[in-house]
Amino acid sequence: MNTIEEIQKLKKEKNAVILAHYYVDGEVQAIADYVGDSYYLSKLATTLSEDTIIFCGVNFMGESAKLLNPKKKVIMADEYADCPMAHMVDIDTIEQVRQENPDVCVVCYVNSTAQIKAHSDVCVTSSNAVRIVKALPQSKIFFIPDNNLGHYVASQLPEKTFIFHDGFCHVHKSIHLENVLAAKEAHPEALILTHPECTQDVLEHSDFIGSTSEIIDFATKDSHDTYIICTEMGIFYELGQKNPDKKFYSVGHRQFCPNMKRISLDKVLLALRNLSPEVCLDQDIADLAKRPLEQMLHYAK
Ligand code: CIZ
Ligand code: SF4
Repeated sequence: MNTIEEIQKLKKEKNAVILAHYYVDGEVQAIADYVGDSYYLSKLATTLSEDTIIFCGVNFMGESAKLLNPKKKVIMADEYADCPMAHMVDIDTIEQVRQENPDVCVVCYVNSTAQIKAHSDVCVTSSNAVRIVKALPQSKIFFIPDNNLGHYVASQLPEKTFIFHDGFCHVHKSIHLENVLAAKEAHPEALILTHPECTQDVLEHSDFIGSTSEIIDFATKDSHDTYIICTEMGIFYELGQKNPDKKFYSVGHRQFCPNMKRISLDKVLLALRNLSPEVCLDQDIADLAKRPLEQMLHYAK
């Protein structure tokens, strides 16, 4: 039996479901039951009947799945796949901002640890951040941790005031404007589709700004046939699946998240065999961290 056949067999035997993010390797996305962004996957996780979730993504995503599904076993395909941005804010900073701004709403990009979520008021993802911040009753926002996404949200909501944090995604930050302009020179007919974790100069030169799922939807519905894609390269798999006749160009070798790329078919198989490593959260933190995620699902309705 080959690796893929064994994964399929074990998945049935163990009543497990495989969830994968768009940034993991295409061959992992191909064997997953559901592929999506973290908003879709966290919403979906609340509707699944299987007892066990095998999560192919970084730790904060598995934690979110566990927070929303405390009774299910959530197994990470790789326990060391961790997003550096998830650790960029500290609790003291949040509490200090709260003390100095008693009316502030702490809006936490979902790319954060459960501990950080536990000190936040509401979570957002890149696909719902503008919608949720707009719907919040508070007008003063402390947006953590991603500085670029925070500024993008602020640019869409001039009626709100923002305090920003200085967190960033090293993958999106290293997509430089000169790389984008070089790609545009090579493919002048292409539209530039960009993730809001990219820097402001790149966003300003883009034809469309959106999360991974929004970029995929845009490219799938749009009538052009050539695109330059400014986000992590794993997205090319789903773009190609949905649009076999369109051309998608990268902006160079920097669109690579080493943590997302830790996940392989062999690791998925091992995770299924051993039902380990399991996501285990401290109960006190879990109780507090669940609330901002539920607030996100509430405001996103
Ligand atoms: O929200 C997510 O899943 C991330 C990390 C990126 C995106 O835009 O989908
Ligand atoms: Fe974190 Fe960036 Fe990798 Fe996403 S692409 S997991 S934000 S380092």
